[in-house]
Amino acid sequence: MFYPTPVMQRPLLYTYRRCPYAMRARMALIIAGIAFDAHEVSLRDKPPEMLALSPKGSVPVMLLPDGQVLEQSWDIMQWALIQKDPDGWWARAQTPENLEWFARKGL
Ligand SMILES: N[C@@H](CCC(=O)N[C@@H](CS)C(=O)NCC(=O)O)C(=O)O
Repeated sequence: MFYPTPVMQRPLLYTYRRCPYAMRARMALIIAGIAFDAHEVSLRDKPPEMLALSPKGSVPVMLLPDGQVLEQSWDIMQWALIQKDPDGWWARAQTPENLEWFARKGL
């Protein structure tokens, strides 16, 4: 008998509703109109599958359908908003001052 492995269609976001970093990741995904599955975690009892993807153990973490793992809210926001930025959040943040600050911080 052949059981096909389920193919992941949508990004999976490990999140925690009260975490501001997870909130900004969720906001960017929603603003960009990207459908995603959310797994609400308890920070006191993190799921082993999330820790396997990201041993640092903080949220948000996002698993993309191609297997890539984004472990920082900044990276999730960037990934979402460079695809679609209807309100110009990302575009408006690319000021010379911000870009210089990001470069200084190594972002
Ligand atoms: N630099 C990270 C910070 C994420 C972060 O610190 N998340 C907190 C919750 S707000 C966390 O998961 N902490 C781990 C813990 O409490 O065990 C990002 O921007 O995604």
